[in-house]
Amino acid sequence: MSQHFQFHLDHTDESTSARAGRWSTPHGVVNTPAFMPVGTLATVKGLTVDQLREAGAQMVLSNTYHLALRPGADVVAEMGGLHGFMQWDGPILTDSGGFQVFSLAKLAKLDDDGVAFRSHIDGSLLELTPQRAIDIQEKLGADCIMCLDECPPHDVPRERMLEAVTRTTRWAARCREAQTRDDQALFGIVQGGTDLGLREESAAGLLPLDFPGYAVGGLSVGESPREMYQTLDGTVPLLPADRPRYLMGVGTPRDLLEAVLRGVDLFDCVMPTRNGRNAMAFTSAGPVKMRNLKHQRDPGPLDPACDCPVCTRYSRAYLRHLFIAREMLGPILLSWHNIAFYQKLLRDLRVAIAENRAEEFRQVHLAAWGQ
Ligand code: PRF
Ligand code: ZN
Repeated sequence: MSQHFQFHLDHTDESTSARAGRWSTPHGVVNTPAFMPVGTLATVKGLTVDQLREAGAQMVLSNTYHLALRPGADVVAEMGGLHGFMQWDGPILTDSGGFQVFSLAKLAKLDDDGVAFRSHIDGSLLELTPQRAIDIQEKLGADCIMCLDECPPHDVPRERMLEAVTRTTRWAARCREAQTRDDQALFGIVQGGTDLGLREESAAGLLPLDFPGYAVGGLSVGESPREMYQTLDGTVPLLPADRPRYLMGVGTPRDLLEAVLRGVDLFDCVMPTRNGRNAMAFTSAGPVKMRNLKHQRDPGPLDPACDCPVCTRYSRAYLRHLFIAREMLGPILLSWHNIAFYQKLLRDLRVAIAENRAEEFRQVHLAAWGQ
């Protein structure tokens, strides 16, 4: 395990908990804090791997649940695993499928063995157990894999949330035992909603399993930003300082800023690509709706502060035209820019951390985004 992965902290900010580091994996180094674009079906929608690289991405995320349904883990394994299949030669992380089952599939059965569900594609009955989640992720061959966990809605009664925490801990132990490869880092996932007592219980159950990294799950599922940040305040310090900390499925640029300042190292979210497909661009001056009439004759770049291939070549007028004419290049170009925007945000944050100006960086950027 340890010969394949190394997490090195270069610097911790003097006035916040923000850290800048380097995580080496079998497929290369990731500078942290880092953002992973989401490639659910072994493709970051609309972008080639070369475009992803040009946008600055170092690591991508993919999904066990979706790939197990289509094309199947065996097909991916035969094609050289995810790296060979999608032709991304950098680090990859796969999510375990737990969260996707709860959010997409029709639940058929949930108990301590695992979860049975009907596929959201063809309605067929499938089962995911801790053992099976690891088997599939070993076939997919990502550098970092996740334990099967249970993520209930944030507002369930405490009793129900406790049950999910207990089950997630038991599943984590089984995932740990099921692992046979030593070239994949298996992360535990802390659950517990916004209840800090439950978060403590979850972390206390996972820490003895000595995972090489820990994720915070169960956030950005409908609670307010304030609640999410307060939960991070109480949860991140429970995790080992010498290992990567990953906040799953988060978030807006502001969410990333707030979480990095609280000590989170790794993120993924569909927001830059999904919003890009819907004509919404993230810029240094806040979000921009590209279908708006005000861009019709605007010769300027989408974001003058961005040096991505989209902002250095195309006008706002052209980008708007693509969306109005329903041309496929519109979603492609905005996805490309949005990924580049997220990557630049984290790159700039890493520099700010190294220079002990994380807090100043937050103030300046929140003001510029209108927050
Ligand atoms: N668990 C897993 N994947 C996830 C989440 C989780 O809680 C979330 C919640 N934001 C996103 N993706 N396994
Ligand atoms: Zn750009």
